Amino acid sequence: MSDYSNKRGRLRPAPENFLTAEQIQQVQSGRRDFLRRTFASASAAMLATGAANAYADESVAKDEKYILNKPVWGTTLGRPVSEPPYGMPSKYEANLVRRMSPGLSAVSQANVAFAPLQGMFGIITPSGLHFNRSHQGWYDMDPSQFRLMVMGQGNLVRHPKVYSVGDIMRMQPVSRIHFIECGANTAMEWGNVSVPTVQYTHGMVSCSEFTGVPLLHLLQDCGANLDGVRFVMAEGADGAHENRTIPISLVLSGEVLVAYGQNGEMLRPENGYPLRLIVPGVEGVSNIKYLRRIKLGTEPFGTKDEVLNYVDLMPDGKLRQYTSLMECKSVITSPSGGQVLLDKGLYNVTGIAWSGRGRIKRVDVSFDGGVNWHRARLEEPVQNKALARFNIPWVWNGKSAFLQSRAVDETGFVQPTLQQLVKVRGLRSIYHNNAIQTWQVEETGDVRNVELAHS
Ligand SMILES: Nc1nc2c(c(=O)[nH]1)N[C@H]1C(S)=C(S)[C@@H](COP(=O)(O)O)O[C@H]1N2
Ligand SMILES: [Mo]
Repeated sequence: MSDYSNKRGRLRPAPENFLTAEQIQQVQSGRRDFLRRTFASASAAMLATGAANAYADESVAKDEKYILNKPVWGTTLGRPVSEPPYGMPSKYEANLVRRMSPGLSAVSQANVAFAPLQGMFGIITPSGLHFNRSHQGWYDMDPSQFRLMVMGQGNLVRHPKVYSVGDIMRMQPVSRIHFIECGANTAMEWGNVSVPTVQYTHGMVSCSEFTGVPLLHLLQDCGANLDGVRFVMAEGADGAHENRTIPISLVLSGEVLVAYGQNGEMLRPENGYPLRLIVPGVEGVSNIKYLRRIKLGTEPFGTKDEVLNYVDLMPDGKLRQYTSLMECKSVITSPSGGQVLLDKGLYNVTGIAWSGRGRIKRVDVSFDGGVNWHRARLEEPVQNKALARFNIPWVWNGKSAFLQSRAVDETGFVQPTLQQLVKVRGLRSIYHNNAIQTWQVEETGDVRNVELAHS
């Protein structure tokens, strides 16, 4: 593909604190094997084995051996069904775990664990793999000691109340599937910095079925003056005391939940046990974990998490505030950076798409850096403000290829290229990067995070 040149050379330089000096030297001298060791995931290994079996003759003999000889599991008694009481993944999947990004400073590293998107299927994030962003660590709070207060400025709330977890669980619940994405997801792709895998570029998005009570019910229960209130402030019980302003319109729609359930069981402690706010489509930070207080008001509250943090520095030097909606976005999760294709042939290209504005309508995939687009198949049913899964078959011919995905949501919003985004937003932002991601499949089969400079 001579039409394309990688703006930053063949390999985008990694931030100095991401790779060790020795590793950088290995990359520059063409030794890529350390990347395989560091980032190859279980699913990459499976991709590779599948392809190899389909194309190598020796595999026939191997297949016969495995089919004709009964291994130990076909001739002995299995383990007791009661063990372990709480099930765990196969030991062969031990590499598929949340990870902290070595590309971040020590303080930031300790505050976020990224979800391994490269090895996940469908749209539900297993609770043990949900990303974890905790500004001051997470806690396992005693639910019997936990309380949620609902109150308001002036006489906005006639009967302020303090609820126990049990009080909330006695109300009529709803269960809905929603994504949570940190506003800082994909932040390191703004500048001349690249991280090698989709776990670090996009691993601050996850999706669960949440069970809880619409916040609207609690406000009605407290006799809130819903005509007078314009904003709601939500606050966490942890040391970070995360707090955010939420417009009342979102609450009145019935979408905002006070949740206790996640994927059929209680919330995990990392994700806000025993109570968290779910604000569908709005950036992660508004989804207050360990929810201890709801306060109603008539003005935005101007909290630390919307005045000092989570603001966007625009090209004209102004700070953009209260940009909480997560715009339409998608990414190919496999093949993706750090994985290796061992042979030519058929692959399933798969990924996720989502939009804070509603449902995903369409995802197109390009294998030539955005020249030609092919409509991918969306897994049904496509849910509101949830991840959508797309799949599309692709035959790799062994030449360099540039894989991209572009999502369109039900409002017609089209995911922008990085160039389009930078034109409006400049390069000094941290949050809200929803640009199209490019993975280069090199002739060696190595997949890399690259950025295309279109002529
Ligand atoms: N109480 C509290 N709520 C919080 C946070 C926190 O540190 N404390 N982090 C916020 C941020 S920045 C994000 S992105 C999401 C992350 O949710 P998760 O850890 O369940 O993935 O929770 C939000 N709610
Ligand atoms: Mo976040």
